[in-house]
Amino acid sequence: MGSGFLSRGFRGRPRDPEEAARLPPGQYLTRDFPVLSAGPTPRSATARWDFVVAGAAEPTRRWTWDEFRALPSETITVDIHCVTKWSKLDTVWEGVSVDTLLDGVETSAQHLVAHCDGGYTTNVPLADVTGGKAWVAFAYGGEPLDPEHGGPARLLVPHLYFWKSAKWVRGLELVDPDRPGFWESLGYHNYGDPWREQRYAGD
Ligand SMILES: Nc1nc2c(c(=O)[nH]1)N[C@H]1C(S)=C(S)[C@@H](COP(=O)(O)O)O[C@H]1N2
Ligand SMILES: [Mo]
Repeated sequence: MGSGFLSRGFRGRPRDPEEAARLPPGQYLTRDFPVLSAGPTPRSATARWDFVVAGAAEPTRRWTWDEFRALPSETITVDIHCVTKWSKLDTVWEGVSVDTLLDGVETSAQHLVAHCDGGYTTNVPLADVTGGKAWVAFAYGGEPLDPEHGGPARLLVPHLYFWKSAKWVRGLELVDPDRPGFWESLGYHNYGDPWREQRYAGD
């Protein structure tokens, strides 16, 4: 999507039935980690970084980088699926569960919009980022997250197409009603379930 550069390399078919069963319809396997960004990579110094939970949230929350990194985190091993049709199996991340970030926050909203450095947004139902389904990830493959892949921190919502995994994420805005984000306003599917091949609005 966007001006993304898709590196040449392994474009694989599943090696065995177990891998095949993990590949959503229309996807192929890659061992590279393609970079797909709609604009330039923002460089955000962690000294000035903060993360906020706001909107229809009571109370609102804010963490500095050090406070965020002091929150309990976990290692997450998941398959990821980009709407441009690559999938990558068993990616290993470290991050803070969105459950932890929303702990103690009262809301009547059922949706949220993730906000990023650079202005990118994406919307997700609250139910899709709670219950151990989403993280704010700060490491990939045991290393701090590369800026190109969203460092210092990105949203990770692996069960939806990867455009929902907002890079350089800085906050979650609880919204009611739902409000489409960047790609969702440009004709991509509002929800983006790779298993139902929800690539575009109307799919
Ligand atoms: N802030 C921001 N987040 C973003 C994007 C973007 O352009 N800006 N692109 C999305 C898309 S379309 C995809 S497929 C993934 C790509 O992540 P990657 O570059 O780490 O592979 O990031 C998503 N998150
Ligand atoms: Mo994408």
